Amino acid sequence: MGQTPNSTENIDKTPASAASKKPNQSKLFVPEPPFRPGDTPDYSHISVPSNHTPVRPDPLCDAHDTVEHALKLIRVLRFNGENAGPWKTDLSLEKKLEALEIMMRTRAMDERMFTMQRQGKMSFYMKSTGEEAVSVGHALALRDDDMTFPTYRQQGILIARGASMKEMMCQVLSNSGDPLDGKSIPVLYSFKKHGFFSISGNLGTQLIQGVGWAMAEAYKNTDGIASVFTGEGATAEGDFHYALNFASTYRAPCIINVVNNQWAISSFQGIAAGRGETFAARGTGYGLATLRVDGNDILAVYAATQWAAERARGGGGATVIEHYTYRAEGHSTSDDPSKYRAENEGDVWPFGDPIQRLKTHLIYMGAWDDERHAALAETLKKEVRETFKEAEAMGSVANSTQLPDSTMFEQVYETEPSHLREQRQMFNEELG
Ligand SMILES: Cc1ncc(C[n+]2csc(CCOP(=O)(O)OP(=O)(O)O)c2C)c(N)n1
Repeated sequence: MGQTPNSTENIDKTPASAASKKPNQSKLFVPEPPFRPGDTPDYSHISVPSNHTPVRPDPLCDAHDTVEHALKLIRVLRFNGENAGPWKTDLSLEKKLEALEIMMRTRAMDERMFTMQRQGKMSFYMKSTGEEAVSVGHALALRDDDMTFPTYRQQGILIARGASMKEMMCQVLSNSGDPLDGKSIPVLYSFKKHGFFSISGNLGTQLIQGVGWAMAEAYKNTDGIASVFTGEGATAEGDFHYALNFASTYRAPCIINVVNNQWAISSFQGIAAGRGETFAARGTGYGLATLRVDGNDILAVYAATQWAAERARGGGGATVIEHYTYRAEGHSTSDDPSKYRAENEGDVWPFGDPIQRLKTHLIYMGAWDDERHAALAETLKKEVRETFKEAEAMGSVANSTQLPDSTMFEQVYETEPSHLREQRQMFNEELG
């Protein structure tokens, strides 16, 4: 085969003979990541395709026409900055500059919030560093009224849809400006007005909910679609399989995005993948269209999303997209990745950094330069710092949240039942 599948890094190469001492004696096989702390990571086993990106079929093609797309990798941005191949996008220069700014704004916010968590202003935070192209590229290719069912690592969708950063920060600070009244832990946002479904701490639950939403859109004969996200780790949840089954059976107009960032906290992707297959390939078995895309290439993410959205809106049903990327930083502020993976893995990740990749492209086009880039980074840093100050003035865990405690009794039911009313009254008498 002239075109090597790019999934070889997923494939365990332990010979079957090495796995058993005697014939017929089974041995439990526990997959191990390629590198551990102290190792020098070397990703030369990952093939980085340049000129053998799979063709772009008609979005209403038979799902079987995308079987090879689940094993290869759609890429558009070349490392020299060129925009090339069959998935080359027609995104305007203006939109590309906007995409760069949104990714940079997302990163600037993540940086600030991480630091502020370290200073005790809030209890918890999760960054999306290295994965900004997935959420931003995806959001830019959807309609703003398409419903998204994110995980806790797609804050880029909110930034792309123009959500108020101050409101997001207030949610993280659980203060009087928190649209969720301090009821949810930091970063589990809910923004109905931006088509951003309430994030739940229970992994995978949004998968079936998103497919159900899409089924409702189809039932109502609208042309709205749903886009649902999961990390690769959470594909091991049963909900992932229920979602694919329902999406396939009822041809639900949705996009099922698997963000394969290689790690689920300290578990490497092989623990959720089993042996040998890509995550996109799971869709094939359910008869779904499948695409596997370079998740650090925002133009590729955009092109794949556009394709899947057109398929869903045109009655072709769901597409599974695996976004192949790398979680550049810790899982959360409660995590220390140096305990389980090689220190500089992210630096040598062969697909680079999504912001850097788009920057290189814009410079290649003669539309950008290092000075403008540095100036924009500085402006965004300042904007984020000032927005945080405004948000913090509305309270923080370090100070007072300025949020009445009795809000905890609200919104449990649509109308307050008598036992909650009694509890609220007791609470107010004793503590309020
Ligand atoms: C049902 C359930 N099981 C376990 C957890 C604890 N947990 C939170 S995040 C996480 C890892 C998820 O990894 P992945 O799906 O790869 O997403 P990533 O964090 O890499 O974006 C785990 C195990 C949980 N929140 N819910």
